[in-house]
Amino acid sequence: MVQLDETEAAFAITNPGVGSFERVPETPRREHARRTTDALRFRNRAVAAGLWNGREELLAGLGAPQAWIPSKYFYDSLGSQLFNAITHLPEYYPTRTEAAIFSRNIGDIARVVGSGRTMIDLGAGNCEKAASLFGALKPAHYVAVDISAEYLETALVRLRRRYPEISMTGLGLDMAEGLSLPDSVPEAKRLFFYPGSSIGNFAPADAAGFLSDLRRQCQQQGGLLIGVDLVKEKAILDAAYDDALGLTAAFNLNALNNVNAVLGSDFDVRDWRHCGFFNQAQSRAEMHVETRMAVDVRWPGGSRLFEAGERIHTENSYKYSLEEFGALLRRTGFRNVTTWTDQRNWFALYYATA
Ligand code: AVJ
Repeated sequence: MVQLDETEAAFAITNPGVGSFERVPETPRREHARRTTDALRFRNRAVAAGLWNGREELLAGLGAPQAWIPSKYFYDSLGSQLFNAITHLPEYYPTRTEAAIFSRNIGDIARVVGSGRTMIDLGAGNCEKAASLFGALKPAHYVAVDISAEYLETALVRLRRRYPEISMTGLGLDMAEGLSLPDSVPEAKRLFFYPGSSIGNFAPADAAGFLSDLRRQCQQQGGLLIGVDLVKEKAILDAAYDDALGLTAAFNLNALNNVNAVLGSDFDVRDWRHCGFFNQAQSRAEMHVETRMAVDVRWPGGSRLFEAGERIHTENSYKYSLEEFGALLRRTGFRNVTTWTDQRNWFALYYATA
């Protein structure tokens, strides 16, 4: 008999009627094991491909005149936990503002979105946002996608126990590589769920490409529920990306440790400081790491000397106006755009159909 551990099981397509794996008789259990293996292979291929391309991309970024590191390097397990901690900071308003928009309008949102859908959670993290909507939206299937595969697995194992009636799939992949869903994800009634303004990490032209791609993956009754951070006073944005406790600094600098793990480089976090601020001209929050002194960084097959005060660009987080993002949705083929915001107009939630 094939032994399945809980973590592997989370990556299978679970059968809603079945309950826990322990109670499944031997033959269906083998069937589950096979499907689990398929799901895991899919995941491993995706992650391996992501890291392989990532390595190339990393070398290109570190070698560029203005050095950069892709933002996905924030999200190893520690990085995902640091981000979660950031969402509790007084300065980091997006998460709680978005949550308030959801709770104030949940009846309206549920009516517009409807139930029984296949909810595809893009950048699911700890899956808590989606889970908080399960009661109102009653999805039939839940597909969680995140680059932080281990962190996602842990979250899904817990979620499966809490919601045995919803079938669940986990996919550890890099969405920047294009979103390819396995055949097991139903095509009809897809609800792409992209909260938290993660769309802001794409430059506007790439955001348009990504949204068009999502729209193409919507068949009958498909739609998108997306959270977007809005342009506001610079001081508010500066504080949100450079908090007093230094959690954002730790989150930013941790990318260097993740790069060391992937590339075998020898970045020493102590040689670098955090920079986070709002760039008004480009309508984006930016993060960089800046050297405290001249540092020589080495990795297998290469090295680079960074001068004192030289920066590596680690993130852009674009901010939109309410109208601008609505227009972007329509331009990428979405229709029936509905919007909810908070009283200060700091954050917006959009639902649009394909
Ligand atoms: C997860 C990309 C939405 O841009 O605000 C938090 C990441 N960066 N603090 C954001 C982040 C600095 C966050 N997103």
